Amino acid sequence: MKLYDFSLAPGPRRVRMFIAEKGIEIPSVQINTRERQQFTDEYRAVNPNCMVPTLVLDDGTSLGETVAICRYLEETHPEPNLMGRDAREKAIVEMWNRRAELEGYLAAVDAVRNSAPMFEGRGVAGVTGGVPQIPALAERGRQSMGRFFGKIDRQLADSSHLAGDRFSIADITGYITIDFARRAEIKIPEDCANVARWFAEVAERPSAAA
Ligand SMILES: N[C@@H](CCC(=O)N[C@@H](CS)C(=O)NCC(=O)O)C(=O)O
Repeated sequence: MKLYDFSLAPGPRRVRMFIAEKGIEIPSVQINTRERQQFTDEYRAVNPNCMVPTLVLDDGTSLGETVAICRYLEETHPEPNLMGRDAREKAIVEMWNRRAELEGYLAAVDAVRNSAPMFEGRGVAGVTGGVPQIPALAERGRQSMGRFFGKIDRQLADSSHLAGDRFSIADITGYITIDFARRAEIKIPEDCANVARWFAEVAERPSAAA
């Protein structure tokens, strides 16, 4: 297997953290998206979406979506379990992972990509240019992040982790989302003490340094 990674991007970091939690060693190659290496012919042949991460399996199969990569690794390396054990728990983990991704991560991406100077003209990932930044989308991303913080704070009042009482892929997505949102100066609101407690705990895990 080979992981196409970029150490400074949040998407691949989700996979790296998942891999670290599993205790797996996977050789990796850096695709520096700041230097536009995702658009080379060589990388397009690996992932025509021109995004990282991509996991290429030993038979040549290319998996170019974060959750698909995690699903593959969960099936091939079941312990420690990160995506749920039975039908009920799998559904709950998926529910919170999707919320973290759709309501948190994508909001943070909107806030960062539509405001950071490095993404000028590249408001959408995987597109070479001609996509202007839209300040209103950055603002909407910030507002959505505010709602996301409130939602997970209520959840974390009743459970130690996002999808219940043990660590899962949903915590990885939520943690990396909040860390990434700092690039748009979005911080955990002071009234979200449960989020602050949980975030600090996840940050202590060795995998958070992956
Ligand atoms: N749906 C993809 C999205 C991956 C993604 O957005 N990757 C970003 C880095 S975090 C990327 O490759 N960006 C390339 C670009 O900016 O052109 C996934 O979840 O894996």
